[in-house]
Amino acid sequence: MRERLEALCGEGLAAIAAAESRAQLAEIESSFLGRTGALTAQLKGLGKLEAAERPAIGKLANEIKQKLQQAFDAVGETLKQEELAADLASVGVDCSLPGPTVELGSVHPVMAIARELEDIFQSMGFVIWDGPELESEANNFDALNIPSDHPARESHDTIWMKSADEEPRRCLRTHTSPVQVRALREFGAPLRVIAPGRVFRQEAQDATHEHTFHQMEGLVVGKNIGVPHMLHAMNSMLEGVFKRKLETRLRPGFFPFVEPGFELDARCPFCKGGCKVCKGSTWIELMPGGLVHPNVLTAAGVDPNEYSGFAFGLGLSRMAMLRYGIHDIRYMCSGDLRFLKQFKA
Ligand code: FA5
Repeated sequence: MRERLEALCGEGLAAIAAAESRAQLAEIESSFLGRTGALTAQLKGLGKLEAAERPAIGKLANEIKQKLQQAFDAVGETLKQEELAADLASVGVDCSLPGPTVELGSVHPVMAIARELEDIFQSMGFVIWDGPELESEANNFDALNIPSDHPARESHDTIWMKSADEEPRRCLRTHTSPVQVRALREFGAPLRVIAPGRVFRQEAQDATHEHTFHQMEGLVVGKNIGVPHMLHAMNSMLEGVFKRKLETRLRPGFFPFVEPGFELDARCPFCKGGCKVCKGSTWIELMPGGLVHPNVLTAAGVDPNEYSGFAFGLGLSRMAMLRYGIHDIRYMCSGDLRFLKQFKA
């Protein structure tokens, strides 16, 4: 039986090597290893051998079976590749040509500055929170102490949904400040939160004004929080962005949701005696902010007798312009690849 098995092995390997197609190979496989195949028949006959002979012959039979199987697999794979290449060649596909190039995207400058600021604020213990771009009139205006006759609510400033007659009215949020209210209702006090996002205004466009732009809201509420805390946070943020200390100043500013309200300016990081960016003044208007109005805390369910806080609304798009020397805000949402490609990460 040993001779028969070895002969079968030789015949099998020769037949496999001579196979010209996968169909032919399948036939050969079946004739050796199939249910009625030659090798299968030998394996079935093992039981009839003398007990002393059985282990050695059984081992040999299994080794031959394995050897043939490996040869079938290897030749099968080669034939498959050859058949595939022949198929592709018949329809005119040349696999050796380079594939289409996949263009790598880039990080939008507004996203880049937002990530940088998120890292800085997170290192100061702020959490990042988000609100919807389609906002209720109540959150965008009422809860922020903005009177019902305030001109900002007019349709020449705010983009209202068509169903504006329906109650409750909804608009595209005009600022990220409604997230102050949402975050306070969600987490209560004490709280440190920033909320970057897109905002929309009915606005004539020019080099520094867009109808769609980005802001980053900041809110800190706790016990005995005051203006020095706000200044410290702003100065730390600026130092993080510009990698050095910048002088800052506060000017009075009015927003119904803060009292007192400020405009924060920073000494121009690009010059010493005046340049195009600071329009010769050496100061750059950076962001509005102030101490959270007690009515806002109350509207969000926080007791103003127990807690106080500060809030600010950073113009992210303008911050990105400052950071990357972009002279026209209208590039930001233009989708112009020539502009975007300059910010490859
Ligand atoms: C507000 O939107 C207030 N919600 C900010 C605030 C938050 C004040 C918390 C107090 C406390 P303002 O309309 O000034 O404020 O906008 C804030 C910033 O957004 C501006 O300083 C400016 O950087 C940017 N900004 C305003 N309008 C535009 C515009 N049309 N295009 C691009 N950036 C703008």
